[in-house]
Amino acid sequence: MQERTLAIIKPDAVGRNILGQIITMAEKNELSLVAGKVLRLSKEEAEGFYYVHQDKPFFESLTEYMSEGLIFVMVLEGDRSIDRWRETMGATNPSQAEEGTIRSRFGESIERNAVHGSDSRESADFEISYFFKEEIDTK
Ligand code: 3AN
Repeated sequence: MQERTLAIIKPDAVGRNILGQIITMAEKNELSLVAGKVLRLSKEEAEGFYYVHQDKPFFESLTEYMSEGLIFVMVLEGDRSIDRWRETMGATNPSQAEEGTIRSRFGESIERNAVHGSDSRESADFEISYFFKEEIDTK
């Protein structure tokens, strides 16, 4: 089942020049880049993106971090891409992430964990439209 997911390479990873290595890991797992851009979120934009976490104790710190530097947002397409990108990323906490995953290799902490991926069809639709207003046509 072909589907799309929204992936973000977070400020810690972009700042360390490991963007290319992370995109390569997606491509090696047969996840194709169909849209992508570098941008810097304002604090308000980070809050809007993470509104589902607004009541969590880490919300303030998470949205500060996500707006501290450049990020790379991309749409990945492939068979079961939502689950497969989450498998490629590894567990939220890098110390619990399986060996060979992005977070195990590059994550610095549970917050500064290098990458984001949508967790459901509904969140993928919301997150893709949050960053890419025009429809992405790959036909
Ligand atoms: P995931 O990104 O693995 O789906 P979520 O959606 O539970 O994880 O959390 C969103 C982001 O919030 C994480 N990527 C991480 O940066 C941060 N986060 C999650 N849990 C914690 C925590 N306990 N302490 C600090 N930051 C956290």
